[in-house]
Amino acid sequence: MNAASVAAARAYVALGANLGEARHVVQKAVAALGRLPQTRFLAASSLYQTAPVGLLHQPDFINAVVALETTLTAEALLTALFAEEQAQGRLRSVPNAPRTLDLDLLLHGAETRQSAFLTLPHPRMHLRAFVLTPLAEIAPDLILPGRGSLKAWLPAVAMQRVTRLAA
Ligand code: PH2
Ligand code: MG
Ligand code: MG
Repeated sequence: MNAASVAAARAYVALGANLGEARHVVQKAVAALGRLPQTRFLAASSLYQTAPVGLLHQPDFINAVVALETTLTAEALLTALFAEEQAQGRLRSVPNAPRTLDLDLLLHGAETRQSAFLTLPHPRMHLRAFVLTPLAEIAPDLILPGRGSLKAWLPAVAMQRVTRLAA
């Protein structure tokens, strides 16, 4: 085990993009997550076209969720996600602004924590259909640490528009 290793944990990553070739960017990012060190790729959801949440007057997003098994720590995985965002040309302006690629760490095993760098589970994941719907596709029986079952949260986001795209 190297220094940044922990026992293998199942991690879930949310992908989102709404600028440029968003579909292509998300597909490339899914492939890149499959090449992370110390990490085994488990599953990817379909791509979804989703209405923007938060800042409304921006293009629809393309969203997906990926499941990984990794011995990277949560911090090491998040750092790798930021590097991939940069590789795809992400510029950070204001929060919730349109983006070429956003990679959010949703869960790292059963870890719960809150810090300036990283909060687990992702603090808003249970309120967002663009996360819960693709997540339910690949992990329908998932329990969100500290928040109960994924299935129980789905009705609360049913009014948010998410459309699964054909492969
Ligand atoms: N990401 C946000 C804010 N709003 N809306 C959709 N539909 N998809 C996203 O990925 C998204 C968003 C902040 O990261
Ligand atoms: Mg985000
Ligand atoms: Mg982000």
